[in-house]
Amino acid sequence: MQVSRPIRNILLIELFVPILLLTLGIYHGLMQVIYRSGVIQRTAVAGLDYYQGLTLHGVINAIVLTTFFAVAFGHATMIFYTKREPNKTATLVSMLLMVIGTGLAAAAILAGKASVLYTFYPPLKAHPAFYIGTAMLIIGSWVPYFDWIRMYLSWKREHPQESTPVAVIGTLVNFTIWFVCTLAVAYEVLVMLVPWSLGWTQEINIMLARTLFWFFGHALVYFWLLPSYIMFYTMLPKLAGGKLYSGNAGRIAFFIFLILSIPIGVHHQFGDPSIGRGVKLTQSILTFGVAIPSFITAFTIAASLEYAARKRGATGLWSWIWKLPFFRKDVYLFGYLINGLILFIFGGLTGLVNASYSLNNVVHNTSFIPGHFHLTVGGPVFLAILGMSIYMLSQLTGKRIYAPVLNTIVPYLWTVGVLIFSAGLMYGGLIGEPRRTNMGLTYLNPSSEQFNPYWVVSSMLGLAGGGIMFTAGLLYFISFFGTCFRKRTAEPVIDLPVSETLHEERRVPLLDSFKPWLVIMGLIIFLTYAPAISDAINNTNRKAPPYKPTDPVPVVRK
Ligand code: HAS
Repeated sequence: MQVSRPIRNILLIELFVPILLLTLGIYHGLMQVIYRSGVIQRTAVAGLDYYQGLTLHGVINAIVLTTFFAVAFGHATMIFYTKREPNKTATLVSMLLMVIGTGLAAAAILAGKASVLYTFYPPLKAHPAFYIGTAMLIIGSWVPYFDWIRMYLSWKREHPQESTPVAVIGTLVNFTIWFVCTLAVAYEVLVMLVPWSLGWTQEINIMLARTLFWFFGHALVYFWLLPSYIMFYTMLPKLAGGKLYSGNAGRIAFFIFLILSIPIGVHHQFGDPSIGRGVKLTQSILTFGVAIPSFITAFTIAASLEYAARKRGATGLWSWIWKLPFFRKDVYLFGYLINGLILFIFGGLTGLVNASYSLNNVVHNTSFIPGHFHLTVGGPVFLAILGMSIYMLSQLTGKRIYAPVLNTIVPYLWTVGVLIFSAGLMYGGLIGEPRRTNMGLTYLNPSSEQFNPYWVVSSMLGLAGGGIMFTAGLLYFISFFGTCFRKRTAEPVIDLPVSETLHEERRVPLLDSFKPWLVIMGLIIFLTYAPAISDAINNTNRKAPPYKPTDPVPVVRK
């Protein structure tokens, strides 16, 4: 369908800005593996030091790229399925807030004033511009959510008897999770971190800050994931040449995410002493619950793919897999999505390892964790973002994709890279290799007393995998930016692939209404987080003064 010019231009900015910044993010991904493997033994290269680069890598790849994309893709799905346009002023204000906020945060990091990593845990302290910029990015991403609710209600009034499309449920569920979880981090940033960073308050409750961060932080990973799930359910079966096995399975999966994405953040704090055992046990059990919608998705999508392959004439128990359109340039999006799913099998299994309280003690704060999250956020999430960004770019500009062969092989190359990289990191983690450490200075520097030969193989695997991932990133940039500079050959449109469902499904009122799920969501969050926050406040004896990452002495002494 056609989209008005102002909305089209805003969507293109929301796709272009983060992919441009991603060049920096990916560059520092490569630098990470180089530092960590001991190939260089320095604190800084080209004016960017290790923690500054790691902050850029995390903030750009995990916060900026994902948030901009979720907003742009949310606009596309809401416009396409409700056949309505968002409010132009609101869309413009949202984009400006996100771009200016990102600029502020990036400037603080590049100036070396915010090397606090993407989790910005106090007592590491950043320049106020970093916190204010991050808050503006988040507030900018709230604006379209309220506009989409208006679009949905207006569509619903005209189609009272129709089931709400899976993509619309997915988008609204995702942004409801996002809105609720970001309230906690907004409190952390605006009430705790900004006054502390401006010097108005001297000390900070670290446990409370971490607890508020993780209230947001694990729901954040599902905010990254759900746009990919929308693509798996509504597009992948069609791209494979088949139909979706069940639309209601998708609806159930999204509603379970709505109630379980937030009340599990304490699984990042199993080692935090202030939080009681009861809270940890409850949230650990609920974490296993949040894997259920992913298992539902695994079976539904595998069945849809098998149907597609058999429709193409496949036979045999497993050989049907080879009938899928793996390397076809005309359905390159299939390659991005299927590779993401394959990586997620391993990402999901390692998540279940992390979720178990006793196993978590073995892997927490080791390189096993980045091994896990490159198979998740660096797997289904990142690949779906890359594939859909170039797809939307091509449609919204009416330009054909530049170097389509490169674009088709990117997801396969990336997947090979991530598998090697994550295998190295997870193996290293199991033998104690730490995360977030410039190992070239010590553990992987043969002239250091702390040199540890056991971590040579694992970090070399990380280096090899990281090099392949970097190459895949470069090929993608050639295709993406090359497309920007081509001549227009078609009318700009938004036309998303739509999977029909295999069976005629009747409308189930419970799966077509947000209210009951919102009530359950509120109740579970209250029951799990009231004791967690109370523990964080009451079991913390002393608040902490600020520190710089480079110095073990507090910046402010009492
Ligand atoms: Fe996680 C830490 C537990 C999912 C991201 N996670 C992280 C961190 C990140 C992250 C960034 O319980 C580090 C944060 C930090 O900086 O400290 N995670 C889980 C669990 C899941 C999970 C239980 N994580 C994700 C997703 C992420 C993500 C998704 C990003 C998008 N994670 C943890 C825990 C920690 C953690 C602890 C804290 C560790 C610590 O100590 O610090 C579950 O949601 C996973 C469920 C998924 C599945 C997989 C289903 C498989 C599918 C594929 C099917 C394939 C098909 C293809 C159909 C059960 C859907 C077939 C192929 C053909 C060819 C036909």
